[in-house]
Amino acid sequence: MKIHISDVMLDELREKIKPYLKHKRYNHTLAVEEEVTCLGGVYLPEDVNRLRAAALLHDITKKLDLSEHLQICKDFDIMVGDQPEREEKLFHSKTAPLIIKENFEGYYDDDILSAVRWHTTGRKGMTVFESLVYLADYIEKTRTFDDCVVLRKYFYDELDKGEYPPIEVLRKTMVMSFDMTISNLIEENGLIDLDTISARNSFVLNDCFTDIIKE
Ligand code: DGI
Ligand code: FE
Ligand code: FE
Repeated sequence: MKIHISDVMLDELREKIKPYLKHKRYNHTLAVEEEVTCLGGVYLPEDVNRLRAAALLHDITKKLDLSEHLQICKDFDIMVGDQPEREEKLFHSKTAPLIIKENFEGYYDDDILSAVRWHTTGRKGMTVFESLVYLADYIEKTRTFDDCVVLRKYFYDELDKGEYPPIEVLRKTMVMSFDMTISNLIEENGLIDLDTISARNSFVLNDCFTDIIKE
């Protein structure tokens, strides 16, 4: 079921998330909200407020340290790998939906929870809703990392050119984002999560956007 999120609820949510986020992360969160409003206007105009709620909630557990994440996983019977310290950055997207369910009654539905859950690794067969939150997180305006700036420019240039339908521009941009993330992880000798690889391959194969009918 889709929840109705009013403008007043978004105002309330912006206040309610404040204690959960450090100052810089709060500003990033507001920038993701702004970005997803823009993306939603193009791809899912009827879902803009729900996308905004997902953006506001996406990094809600980012402040927690590894031991706190592991405790939450234990409390909720979530499986953890042998070397959690090597994938520390992935935990906030696993614990966030659990905390949202506990503390943000009335502000979430299944789309919002899954967009939060998959905002870091992505997954096979992502929906447009999930993809927009993922992309907004990557290209929001306060990001200064080269890849983020390059991806932002690529996406909006392609959209402006109009050579491909907007949904194809989104798919190509998602492939590029995963290619960049995977290259960086390889360079850092990091572990690539299998969901990251499945996400990338499913966008390459056009086995994605399962929530809309493609032409
Ligand atoms: O929380 P944010 O910084 O706003 O953004 P995010 O949740 O997308 O996290 C980005 C980080 O996650 C970035 O440092 C790369 C890392 N990451 C993404 N996919 C993988 C990954 N790290 C590992 N180890 N494996 C992955 O597959
Ligand atoms: Fe995140
Ligand atoms: Fe984020």
